Amino acid sequence: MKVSSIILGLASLASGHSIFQKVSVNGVDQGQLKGVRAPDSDYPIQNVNDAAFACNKDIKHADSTVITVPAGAKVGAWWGHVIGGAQSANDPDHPIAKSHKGPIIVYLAKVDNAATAQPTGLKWFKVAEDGLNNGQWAVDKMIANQGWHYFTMPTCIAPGDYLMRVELIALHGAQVPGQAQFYMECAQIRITGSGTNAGANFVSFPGAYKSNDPGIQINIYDNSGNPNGGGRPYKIPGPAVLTC
Ligand SMILES: [Cu+2]
Repeated sequence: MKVSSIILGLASLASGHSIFQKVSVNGVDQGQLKGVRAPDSDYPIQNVNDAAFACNKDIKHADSTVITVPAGAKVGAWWGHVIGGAQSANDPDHPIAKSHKGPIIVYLAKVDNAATAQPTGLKWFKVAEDGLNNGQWAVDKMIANQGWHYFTMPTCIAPGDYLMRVELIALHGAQVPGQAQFYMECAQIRITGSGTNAGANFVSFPGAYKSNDPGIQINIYDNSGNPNGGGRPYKIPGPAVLTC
């Protein structure tokens, strides 16, 4: 217990945060900050009721790009320590500090015009999620993929404009109430195809999460202080993923 307390203490000192700032579609890189609304700050939001919980705050990078995403496409979301990626040569906290274990979750909200849509008051539905599998977190895979997190856009989603909210939750300090770290940005996308599903299990941001949800207030360490979930199942927060 003593050892793990020390490890926890060190982990929570780390400030190797992260920003989602680039999209790929079926392997094609859409360009740095193209169609992604991002702040300059890499700091997380920790209050699940923060007014900016949908698409983050102090957005400094935004353009009019709307990224075409065929339903069924393999989509990549790229994370970097700071805007542009590494903060310095051999930055150990790029794409994110290794301590920052947790899930990565993707939501969509239907909008009229993705380039101009306001992020508040939208109805979000979950299209993908990755949590903990055999001791490996979604964040571990993202780090192994040099910042890329991949998921499949469901084949049945109806064509049109959407905001795509990609969220990473860092749980290294989450055994303490209010210390889970939420990282999110929104991308502007246009789904194409012949799908007819307009979403299900809608939630609001803020509103979808409670600070004491089992996937948000949680001790991810085993008895030796390893952040592998301790063999306990991990319940990803939010609603069920859309099924086609
Ligand atoms: Cu951090």
